[in-house]
Amino acid sequence: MNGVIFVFAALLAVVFCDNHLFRNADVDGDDHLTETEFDAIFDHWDTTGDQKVDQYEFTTGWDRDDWDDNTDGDKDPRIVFHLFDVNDDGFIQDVPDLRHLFNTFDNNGDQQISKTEFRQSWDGLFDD
Ligand SMILES: [Ca+2]
Ligand SMILES: [Ca+2]
Ligand SMILES: [Ca+2]
Repeated sequence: MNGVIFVFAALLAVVFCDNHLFRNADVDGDDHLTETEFDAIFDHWDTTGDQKVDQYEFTTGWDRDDWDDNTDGDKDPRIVFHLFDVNDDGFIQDVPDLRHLFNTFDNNGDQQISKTEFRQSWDGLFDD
């Protein structure tokens, strides 16, 4: 039984280590996301270039970047959008939304999101 759990845990670790969202975002490949790297995830979803990501841009970006793969395919992007839109004004923007998210992910406050922090916070974010 323990063996089964171990294999399952190992499998999960592989899946999350291989989270392609993190890998794509970590431009310089040092296993840490800086604020710049973190912001860039959403920058290229902002197709209108107004420095804000609205719900349409979010769901479009979600599909384009295959975020279903990062969320086990069971998350509704419209719900995640509201989760990310911290001040609930209908847009995801640098301040306050992304700053708040970045700080949530950066558990130890060193201004970088490590792979481990990302994995833990990503899970926590979607805990119902
Ligand atoms: Ca990096
Ligand atoms: Ca907002
Ligand atoms: Ca950190």
